[in-house]
Amino acid sequence: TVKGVIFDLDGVLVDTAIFHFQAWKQLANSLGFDFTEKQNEQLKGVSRIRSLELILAWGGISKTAREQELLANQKNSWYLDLVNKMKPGDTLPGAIELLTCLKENNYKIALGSASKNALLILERTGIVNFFDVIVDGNTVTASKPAPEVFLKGAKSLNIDSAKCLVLEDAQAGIDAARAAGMYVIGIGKYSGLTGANCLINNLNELLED
Ligand code: B16
Ligand code: MG
Repeated sequence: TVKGVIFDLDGVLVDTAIFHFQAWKQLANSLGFDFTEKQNEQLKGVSRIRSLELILAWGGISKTAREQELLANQKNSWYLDLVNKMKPGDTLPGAIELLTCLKENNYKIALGSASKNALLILERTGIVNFFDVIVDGNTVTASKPAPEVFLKGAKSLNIDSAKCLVLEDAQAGIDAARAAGMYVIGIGKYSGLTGANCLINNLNELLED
């Protein structure tokens, strides 16, 4: 039986993918090429620096490690301008209701995100207090699809991997959860996700019964 639930952040609890898209697009345009929503889909769950590498490759541009660091910082500052406008309740449908229900039923709750901005986003949207444990891009060295982020979550919750449920919207995240030996629910029925134990469209579907 499930004792702990590990949430991905972007695409599961909050809709920050649109902010990532806007900031990456601004960066790509400043370098003289375009960046599409379809390309943005491929960056879900992918770390900031790996995302930049992919975007530069799509634009046919090569940059030194130092230049890449500056570009990643520039993108992040544009991204943070958007995140800083978020308010309590700027969460995806069903998120607060599900977190509340899990808390009331004594499940342990962790965050397992690739984002280095995770804590800020949880604070701004007013849901940080639901979390017993936060594992994010600052704590993890091997990013998704490596299982590290979820294994660290389970360990910090002091719960066996096999008793953890992961909620994920990205293929890299589903692969990471499976590699960690966890049960995984994929968010996005028509996004072509594979390998999840089941797929739902949004968190409200978990609250219906
Ligand atoms: P940051 P998640 C991921 O969040 C996003 O899906 C991905 O698009 C982003 O590049 C990554 O976080 C890193 O974010 O630049 O804030 O460190 O889905 O793992 O919660
Ligand atoms: Mg995600």
